Amino acid sequence: MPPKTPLGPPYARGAMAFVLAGGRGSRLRELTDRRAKPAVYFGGKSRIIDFALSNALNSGIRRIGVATQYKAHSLLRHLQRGWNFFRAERNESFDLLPASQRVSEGAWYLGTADAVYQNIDIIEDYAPRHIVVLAGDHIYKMDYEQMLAQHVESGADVTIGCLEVERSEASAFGVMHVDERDRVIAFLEKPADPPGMPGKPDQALASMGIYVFDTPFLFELLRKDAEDPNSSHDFGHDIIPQIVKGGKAVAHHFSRSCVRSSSEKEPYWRDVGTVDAYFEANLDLTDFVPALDLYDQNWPISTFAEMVPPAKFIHNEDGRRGQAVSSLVSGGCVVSGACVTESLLFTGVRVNSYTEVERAVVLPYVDIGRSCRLKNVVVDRGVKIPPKLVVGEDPELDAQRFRRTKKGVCLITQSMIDRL
Ligand code: ADQ
Ligand code: ADP
Repeated sequence: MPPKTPLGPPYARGAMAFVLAGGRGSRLRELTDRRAKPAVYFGGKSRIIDFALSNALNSGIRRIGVATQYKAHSLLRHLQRGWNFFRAERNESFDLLPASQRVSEGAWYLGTADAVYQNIDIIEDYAPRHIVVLAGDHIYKMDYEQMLAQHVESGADVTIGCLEVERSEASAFGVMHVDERDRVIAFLEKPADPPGMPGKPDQALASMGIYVFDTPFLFELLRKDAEDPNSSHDFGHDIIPQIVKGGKAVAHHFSRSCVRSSSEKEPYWRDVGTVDAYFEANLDLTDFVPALDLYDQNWPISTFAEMVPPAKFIHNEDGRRGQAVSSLVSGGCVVSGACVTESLLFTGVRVNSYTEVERAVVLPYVDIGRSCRLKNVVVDRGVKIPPKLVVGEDPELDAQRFRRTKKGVCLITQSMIDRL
């Protein structure tokens, strides 16, 4: 028999986090050609999924399952290396749940609800009192204990994490209406013309894709949904609208549980789903006072960190200084006789002499040759940039050679370099 989960607070100790990490994230273009969006690097040394997992850990949740599907190898490798410290003898667990392992052989997860359904027997074994369903692809700091507490106090069937977004951007979200007690009275999944909020016509109340359920209630619903031939087996399309119609769905406002250090002015949440959004969210970290504080020791973002020597900045043979200003530089980097400004250098990056790098997101083990000028770029892992390459000065040439976004950011991969 599994140990009984506690009934009172802290609720996180009796809960299980189920992280959905199977989506492709195709708007990140070549960054997700070989890895799922949750495995994409972010912030100098982490991956996107580390934020949801760290939130769970910091909230006190000690049972976590991660459902993977699309291009899962890089993600699974990262999770095995960085997140394998849970101890069964302390009632902790960390399960990697790739599709096609369970229920029917060979079946992929049809939708997000099916990803939970196919793992019901594994979850039941742990007997969690609550399930916290999370998306593995957002950047934010949130204390799920607050959301669990609201869920218990309100007696909701489901509690949905939500935040206000620009109405013009709300078509990408589940959009809801709530009454004065935050009960959800209408839910539209990705509406073409999203409704505004009462008194705030330009804002919409969007679902964060985060849900808290009592475990037995969720499983009963999922079992019924699995039998329904008209269902797409998705939380946003099927499960949540059904509860809003026939049960009690309550909204939990992100502002109630977002974790902020003293330097963070606004609640911070980003879906870094496009190359531009990804670039901007990374570069924001180079601000003097960044909107997202990664240095808050009360809410550390855990990750897999390679054993590498410290970052090194050296003069070259002509005495030219290697330097980085307004930049985040990870371990194992060597900046030699080159100038790096407003950039992020992930682990093991080399920047060679006479090169200038400005506003760049440089993923691990990139080697930038001598006398390059790179501006407004994202460079994929392991790319070898040949000497004298100039990017960010001729928009037409850049667009022919690289993936150039509307906002003028160039994504550079090795195959693009090989074609030069
Ligand atoms: P989307 O993010 O568009 O909307 P979806 O593509 O289903 O919904 O992705 C949700 C999460 O599940 C992502 O983390 C993704 O990686 C993962 N995922 C997708 N398909 C999966 C599968 N088959 N197996 C396992 N994991 C899978 C959802 C909600 C909206 C809400 C937004 C907030 O449906 O209502 O507004 O999230 O971003
Ligand atoms: P990560 O995403 O962890 O940084 P890589 O970018 O090196 O890792 O690789 C991403 C995924 O693509 C991994 O699953 C890796 O095994 C695979 N991979 C790496 N290089 C190649 C290649 N040349 N051809 C096919 N697959 C590759």
